[in-house]
Amino acid sequence: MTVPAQADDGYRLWLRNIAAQTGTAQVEVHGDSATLRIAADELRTGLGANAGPVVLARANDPSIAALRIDVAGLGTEGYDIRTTQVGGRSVILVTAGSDIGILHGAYALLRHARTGSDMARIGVRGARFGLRMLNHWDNLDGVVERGYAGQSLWDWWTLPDVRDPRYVDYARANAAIGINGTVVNNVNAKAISLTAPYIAKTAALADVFRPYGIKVYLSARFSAPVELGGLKTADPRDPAVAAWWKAKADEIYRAIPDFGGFLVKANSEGQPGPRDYGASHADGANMLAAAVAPHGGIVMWRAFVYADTDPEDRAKQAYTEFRPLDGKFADNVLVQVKNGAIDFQPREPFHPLFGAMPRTPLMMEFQITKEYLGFATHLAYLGPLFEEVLDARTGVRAGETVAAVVDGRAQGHALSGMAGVANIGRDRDWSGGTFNQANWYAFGRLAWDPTLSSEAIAREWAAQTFGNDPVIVETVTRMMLRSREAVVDYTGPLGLAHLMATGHHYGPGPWVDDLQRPEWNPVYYHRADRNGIGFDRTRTGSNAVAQYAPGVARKLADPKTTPLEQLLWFHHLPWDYRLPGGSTLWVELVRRYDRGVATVDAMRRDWASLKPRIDEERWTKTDSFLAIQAREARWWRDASLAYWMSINRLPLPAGSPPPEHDLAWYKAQRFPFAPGNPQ
Ligand code: BDP
Repeated sequence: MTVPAQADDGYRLWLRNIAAQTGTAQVEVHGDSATLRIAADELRTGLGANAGPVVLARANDPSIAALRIDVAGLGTEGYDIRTTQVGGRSVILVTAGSDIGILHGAYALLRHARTGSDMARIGVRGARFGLRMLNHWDNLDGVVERGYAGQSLWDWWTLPDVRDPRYVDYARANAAIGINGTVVNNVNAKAISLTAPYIAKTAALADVFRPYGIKVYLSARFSAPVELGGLKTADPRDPAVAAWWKAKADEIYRAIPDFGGFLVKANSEGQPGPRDYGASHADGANMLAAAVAPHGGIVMWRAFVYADTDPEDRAKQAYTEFRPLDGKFADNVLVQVKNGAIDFQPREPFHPLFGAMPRTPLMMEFQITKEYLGFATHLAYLGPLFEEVLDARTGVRAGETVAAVVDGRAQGHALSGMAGVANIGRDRDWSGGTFNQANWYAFGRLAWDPTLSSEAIAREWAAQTFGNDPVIVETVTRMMLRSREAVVDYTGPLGLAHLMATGHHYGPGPWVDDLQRPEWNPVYYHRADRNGIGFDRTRTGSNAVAQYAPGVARKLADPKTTPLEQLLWFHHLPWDYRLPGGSTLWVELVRRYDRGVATVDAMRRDWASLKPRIDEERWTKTDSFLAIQAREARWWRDASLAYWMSINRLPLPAGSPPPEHDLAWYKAQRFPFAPGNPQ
């Protein structure tokens, strides 16, 4: 039996060094820069003495120019790693067209060493998406909206003077997985982030991140010209407004010469925006884009809009609003689209905008923090969710996947990107639990290479996080791969979604029907009545299916050809509707709730079997979390079934236990201090 790993508080993430036992590696660096020094230091301390020697050099460095390594196809951040002769000896050469490329190569080399994989297989790698971005929903008072890992990492109060060493470790962890940008403040932005003192604070962060190849971006509040500039309007067509933003951009670039640009949530959930003045989203985005363009900046304009006055199916609204704007955005604008048309649910069909705006670079937005998947305590590995969306076929062009739309090459877009709403906070283990780190990790790896499988990513994460013991890697990978589907099963099987409690979104609330706006209520989404359940999005209903390409729409219009996983997202069906396997909808629904609960129990057993192999601190925390998850999976299942049965009056299938409490009990639960909920 392997000796359990040493005490570990999870701080080191995927950067746990194996060199301590084996001495340091020989690393020779050609050239000098802060970035190259970081790469060399990481390798010296991170690689064992058995690896190497390693040479780091740009492809055009005289020492290796004779090798004529072609880095043209690697982009500005890709790398080439090979075993070759340099200066008469056999070395591992890490080369690239830039120092940042070399740094990414160094981290790739470390990853291979830590996972025990074959160095010869590293080869040549370029990033598929240009912008690989974390979105921090961090407020200036330190509260992280939908954050479950403690306070914000950014200590705005002591910045810019105090450069907490954690900022460096944050940059290291991100660079190691290929992240190259970070939006440091919440999309529900305050204008104060754009004032001089706060620009200086952000500039300090930018200084720390720069050698790691990470740029900073800010969420911009659209009404800032009114709030800060004293203007009467923020109308993007008003020249004074445009001039205010231009001057503001100039001011930011004076402090942060490589500032990335702005992220904007406009006219969504109460945020100000161009629609307040009758201008379009393109008008707003382009005005900001013009302000940052002279400096090489970009604007990421979110498509997450749904209006409080619009009775149209919420799932249709972003498409309705944005698709007519295709081709109207400036060259340095990306439209950032959530993976699904509603809101980061445990499962959603891909957003119909992907493929529908060929003349606009569309940036993918995933949520890494688990607002709708059990917060920090439920184990839900999101690799399969990300993969499912990226691999989905748009049906617009033959074989076109969502990943291909996002990478934009077919359309000749210069910009491409993927954003993830971060799950990072000041908790010692960064993400509020070891397995949550895997979601940050998987996001970065897929943003670099969306062709990686979620399984391969789980394996390499497990090996780096817990060590290379094959029993650990197998068991942990098995747990991870089942985990997201388990959450779908116990919270919203067969395409149900948005059934959580109000505000904090913690726990079940499918009965909620009294909120001000219809689309805030879970009953709006499931539409259950005595006869059936589900949202009819076919022609007899909202016809949201028509927003997909014809081939996809045709399949989704018929319950028989709709994937079971999305059935009730698109169809309202009788409780006794017969599914392909022969069982009724009701029986299958219950079976899935039960399966979700059983899977969590199996995950607990798997974890228990690893006790002798994993350090106590991390083992115990995850074990307690799994106990919470097991209890809450039952709670979700029982509360949901109690509610469905109050509507359909059907008995539970044989062998399925009755809910522990009656419906009134579930409805009476209150959670006033649930974390992550902005007040
Ligand atoms: C919702 C969150 C809310 C965010 C919003 C967004 O509940 O806190 O502000 O998404 O993405 O899911 O803007």
